[in-house]
Amino acid sequence: MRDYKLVVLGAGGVGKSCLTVQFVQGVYLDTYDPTIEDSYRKTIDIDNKIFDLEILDTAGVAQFTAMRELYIKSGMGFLLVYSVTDRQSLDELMELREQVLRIKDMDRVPMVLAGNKADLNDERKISVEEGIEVSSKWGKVPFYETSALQRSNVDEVFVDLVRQITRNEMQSVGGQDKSKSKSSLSNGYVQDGNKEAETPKTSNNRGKNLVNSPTVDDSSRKGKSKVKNKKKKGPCSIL
Ligand SMILES: Nc1nc2c(ncn2[C@@H]2O[C@H](COP(=O)(O)OP(=O)(O)O)[C@@H](O)[C@H]2O)c(=O)[nH]1
Ligand SMILES: [Mg+2]
Repeated sequence: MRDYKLVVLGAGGVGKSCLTVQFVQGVYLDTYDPTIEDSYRKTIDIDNKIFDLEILDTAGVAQFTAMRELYIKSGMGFLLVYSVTDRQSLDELMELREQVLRIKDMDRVPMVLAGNKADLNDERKISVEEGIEVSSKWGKVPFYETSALQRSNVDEVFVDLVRQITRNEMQSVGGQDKSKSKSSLSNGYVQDGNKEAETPKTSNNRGKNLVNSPTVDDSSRKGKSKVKNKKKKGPCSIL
């Protein structure tokens, strides 16, 4: 079975690694090397289907690099993370999203917007409403507030990405058969705005907001999930 390649993007310190490790391993790592850029594997069960995920936890988004271009090219779904305590981290996502769309050469790419550290209400600088606004501006990209610390909406953001990718693939196949008026894109996204009428999914970090809540099987318990952070590998590992 082929891998579903997901890429986690965002400014330094927003919680990309904490979210990834919490999703893959079910633990919260408070101190994580900010320079580590590595890929992780996880097998999950979504709606009784098994998916092998390869998740690239990126670091060093400050400059545009050729490496980043490569992993964006090969990535199938993108988790764009900001911290609700850091306005600049949201600003930085605008450019990142542009890069993803430019490199993929598509109007829509499977993507989720995540406002992390939702547990830090006292330090909050960005409201839920602002997150929803950005999501609307981005063509109703699914939006969640997350907390890696409280494991809130962690599974949901990754599962949403996988669902978007599979939906794309189905539309891509269907598009070829049915309609020539819709431009079915190389990675499967159909440029028909109505198709992706998603409602932003926000919650006050309770993690209960997904309609059709997925069955997420933490396969690490079955020994299927492997974290590859012992051997440091470059971003090429996702290629
Ligand atoms: N309160 C809180 N702190 C978090 C959360 N996620 C990450 N952090 C903190 O933010 C720091 C940076 O997280 P990290 O995952 O390394 O950020 P990255 O640079 O985006 O990979 C961590 O050491 C944690 O202390 C969260 O959901 N809630
Ligand atoms: Mg990190």
